[in-house]
Amino acid sequence: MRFRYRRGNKPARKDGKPDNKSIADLQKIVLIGNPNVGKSLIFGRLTGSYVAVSNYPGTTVAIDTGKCKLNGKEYGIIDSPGMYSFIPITEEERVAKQLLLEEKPRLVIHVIDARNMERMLPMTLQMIETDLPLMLVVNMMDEAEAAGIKIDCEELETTLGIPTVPVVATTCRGFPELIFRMGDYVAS
Ligand SMILES: Nc1nc2c(ncn2[C@@H]2O[C@H](COP(=O)(O)OP(=O)(O)OP(=O)(O)O)[C@@H](O)[C@H]2O)c(=O)[nH]1
Ligand SMILES: [Mg+2]
Repeated sequence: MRFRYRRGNKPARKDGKPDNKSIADLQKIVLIGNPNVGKSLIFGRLTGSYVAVSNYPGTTVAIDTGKCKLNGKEYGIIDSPGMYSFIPITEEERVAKQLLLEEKPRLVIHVIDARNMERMLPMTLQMIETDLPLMLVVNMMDEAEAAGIKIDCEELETTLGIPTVPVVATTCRGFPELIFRMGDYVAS
């Protein structure tokens, strides 16, 4: 999974701006998280069919961008490459970190795998410390339930102090709540 990003399929613009002008003009929502947690599936569910692929400026890492409407207003959504921590090793991780620090997103959605919470929550804490406008999406709740793992997302939300939404991206379970909470966040 880690190395399946499309490489080199479109040259980056010389001025360093994303290829799709209209998305470039919108406030951004960035999906971030470990590899293989369901970021791209959630991105697809939120954006529908319109997606542009372009290389992140100055790199060979391809980034998917799309649009979604929250409360009648359009936002640009960026599907970032998977990253394991805030200390980047691969080019993909470096791009993911750059997206967070340089794109000044209106909202960052940290997607984690409900089966591996302990391994993934440290990155949530790192991002809370950096003051990013953060929301937590606990994906793969179906798999966690099948494995007998119980997760109290309301308690997690209280503990972390950020909106926390359980979802199943394959079936869209929890998506009405996710979209509602996203809209609430960006409107605040
Ligand atoms: N059972 C189950 N499978 C899921 C869920 N969400 C995603 N998947 C599956 O998990 C796999 C990885 O999903 P992706 O959306 O490609 O994950 P990603 O985070 O974009 O992965 P990278 O781009 O490699 O970082 C796919 O086979 C999805 O179908 C879920 O809620 N439940
Ligand atoms: Mg992906």
